[in-house]
Amino acid sequence: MELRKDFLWGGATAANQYEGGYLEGGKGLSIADIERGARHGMKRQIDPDILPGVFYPSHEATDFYHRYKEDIALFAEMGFKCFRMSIGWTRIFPRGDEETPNEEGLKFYDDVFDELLKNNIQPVVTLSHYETPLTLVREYGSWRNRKLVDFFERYALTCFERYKGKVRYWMTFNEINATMILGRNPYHQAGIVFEEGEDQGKTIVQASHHMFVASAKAVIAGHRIDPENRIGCMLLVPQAYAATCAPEDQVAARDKLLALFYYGDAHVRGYYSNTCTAQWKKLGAEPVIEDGDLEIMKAGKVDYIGFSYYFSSIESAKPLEQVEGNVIMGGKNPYLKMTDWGWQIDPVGLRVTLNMLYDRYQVPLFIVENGMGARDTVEADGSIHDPYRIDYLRQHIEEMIKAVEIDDVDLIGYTPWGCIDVVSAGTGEMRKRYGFIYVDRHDDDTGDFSRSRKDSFFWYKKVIASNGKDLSD
Ligand code: BGP
Repeated sequence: MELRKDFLWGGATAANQYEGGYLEGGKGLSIADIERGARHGMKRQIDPDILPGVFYPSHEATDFYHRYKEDIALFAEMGFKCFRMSIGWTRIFPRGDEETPNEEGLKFYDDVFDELLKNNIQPVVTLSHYETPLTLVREYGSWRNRKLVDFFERYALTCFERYKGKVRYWMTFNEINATMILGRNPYHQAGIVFEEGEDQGKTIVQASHHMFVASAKAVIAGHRIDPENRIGCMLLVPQAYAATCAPEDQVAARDKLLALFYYGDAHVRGYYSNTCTAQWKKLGAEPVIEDGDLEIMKAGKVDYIGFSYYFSSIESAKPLEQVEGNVIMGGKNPYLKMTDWGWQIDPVGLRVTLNMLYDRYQVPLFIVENGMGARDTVEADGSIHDPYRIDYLRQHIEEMIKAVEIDDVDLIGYTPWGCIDVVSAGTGEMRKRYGFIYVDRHDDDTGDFSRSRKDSFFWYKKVIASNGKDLSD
């Protein structure tokens, strides 16, 4: 199989890390607005609100809100076929529980989509990318409360109706399986703040159940409103290998992937598989399932899987030296190099992942995040040389193409993360950059937000123009 002729090359962002304008246009606060990166998330659970005198890079972020025309022109110059972004839920429903949406917020995205389409770029839209309305967390207890299903359904419906004919590719919840990865993630993903002594496993399966029903209802409504809509889930893949050939290590590697399959099965198969029920036993908790929920999950199966892939780790039944990764840590692999932030670089793991997901689910896949966070240096003449980024992406694209051409995996597109510099989700920093486009914005609140093209910008432009055939410098 060849890479599709209409392969969706592009780039990915999220509103809370890119837009800024966090109080403009009638927008309400989301959980991201009071966080300074997920690593501060745990602390945020006890902080009352935005801390006075503290700098939150995400509040202005890299200012897509005011500069979208300039940025979209740069994406068009690179030849983007698509652009992944999220709609800030609190731009549309500032509290989350209103009956009617905020027209100014709706209009903003109308303008953005029109500008993209004018430039022949297809929007790919995530409905909830770590941006649950803060009011829903504070007044309703977030996703542990069944009411959020209705609030999300209303929000999704509003978007499908308003942007009918403009947006075709949607995703419901970003990296939804992060909800089951404990630590800072239940808050960062799903706005869950645990109470003292709360049964955390029970809360997680219940909140996840509500999200499955909400996602399925959105899929059903989205298909009804426009049969052209393609609505996916979005999963984080913490690819894992057995540390040795000891069979117990193979079991440990599979265990690492269980949360991924839990959410994949519910979304794609549309039912709670044995993988899911086994997790319930492990957690000692089952969700309360209302009449009709299972039918909704079945009728609202997703059309494709969007996923993020950044790294892999090794797992063992015995303790291993741990290294950082996207959202979740893992064992250090002596065969792999690491990024400056300690994430192990494993291009072959992307091919392994594409095969693993396609074997299991047999629905089209979409790589909606991949990339390498790195520090960039601006030279005296204004140029930015980022051969490390080009190497990382080239090697991953090579493996992606093998998965399509050799293994016949059905792949819709590829949108590397942070195609323009954005604020890091994990650390809240600006200096961790992923972009082809540099933004003059820094962690000490300096910078004029001006944009410049990195070397990778020109390289990626060639890659897109040749549909992945020319990966040379
Ligand atoms: C994923 C998120 C993104 C993004 C990316 C890179 O988990 O979906 O929002 O930020 O990881 O992570 P970081 O920003 O921590 O480097």
